[in-house]
Amino acid sequence: MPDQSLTLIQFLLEERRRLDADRDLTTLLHSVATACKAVSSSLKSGALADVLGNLDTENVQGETQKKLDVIANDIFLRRCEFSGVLAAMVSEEMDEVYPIPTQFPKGRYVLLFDPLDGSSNIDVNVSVGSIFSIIRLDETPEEESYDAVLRPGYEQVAAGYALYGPSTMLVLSTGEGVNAFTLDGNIGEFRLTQRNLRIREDGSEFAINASRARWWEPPVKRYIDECIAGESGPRGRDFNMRWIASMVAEVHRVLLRGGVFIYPKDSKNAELGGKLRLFYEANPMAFLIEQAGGMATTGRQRILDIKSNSPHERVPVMLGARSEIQRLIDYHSEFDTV
Ligand code: P6P
Repeated sequence: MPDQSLTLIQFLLEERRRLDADRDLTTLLHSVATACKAVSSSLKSGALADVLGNLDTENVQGETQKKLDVIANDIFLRRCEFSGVLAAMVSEEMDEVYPIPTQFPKGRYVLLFDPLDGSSNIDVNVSVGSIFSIIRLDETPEEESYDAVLRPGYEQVAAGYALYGPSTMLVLSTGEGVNAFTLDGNIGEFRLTQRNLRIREDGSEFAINASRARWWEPPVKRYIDECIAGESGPRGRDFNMRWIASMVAEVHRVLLRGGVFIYPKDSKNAELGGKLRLFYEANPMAFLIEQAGGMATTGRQRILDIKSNSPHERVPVMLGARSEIQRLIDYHSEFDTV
């Protein structure tokens, strides 16, 4: 067990000294962590504070907004906009790029985030999370346009998530491996609890929304059918299925127990490109998974290589243990070359 007395800011300062990292990145990560603590506090009160339930509004995705979706988004904006290091922010809950208010200094970083992912689970008290991705631009852009701030996932300098579960955890990477912190309610600080997470290759869990099986492409169906066939099938071993409908919780399980998480493009969502959003769901999670020794693909392309100037673009996501994801890539390649 790593040195649990190490708080997040001590860890970040240690890492900055060791790697001669950018002081501004440390500032931004500390602001994001503070936002996650504030979101955690809002969630904990639940029904007691009349924060559950839906608003009569929809976000840019056309999804009904939960009260806590808007509360969490506002928390991220307020806790990060004054940091003095941001050029702009991009959120799942906002149609346009969020320009940093003129009263605050600006910087070269772009924060892209899903303030409350899996929020449909809130009203039934199931784990949800916040996801963030950080890009460093060459210089502070003159205009806060999507063309100026959207960059491919391989340019991320940091990414992570907060998981609001039985405990509140912060899992992040600045490109030097993946580390996990647990919120200590006694001191209100995240403390290092798992250092350098690595994805196991012998995991036996697959996560997919099996109710969509009739719409899957053949390579996805082949992979899942073989897992279900288990010991008597081509895989020669049994598997187990999980589906929490909260990407953050699924990815956290993959980081700790291996296996895969799959949300493919299928015949029903093909026009949208899939379900999960590239810039604040797929890219940050792909960054973490690769930093932990795994792989993250659309089935046909490395997620971090995808170039797009559409802020809310959706992509197929298959991520997890390297050998399992490589098998999915091979099945897609075989299918496409038939
Ligand atoms: P479905 C939550 O809305 C989310 O974006 C991810 O967190 C989750 O993995 C997925 O959608 C759940 O999708 O189709 O099962 O509701």
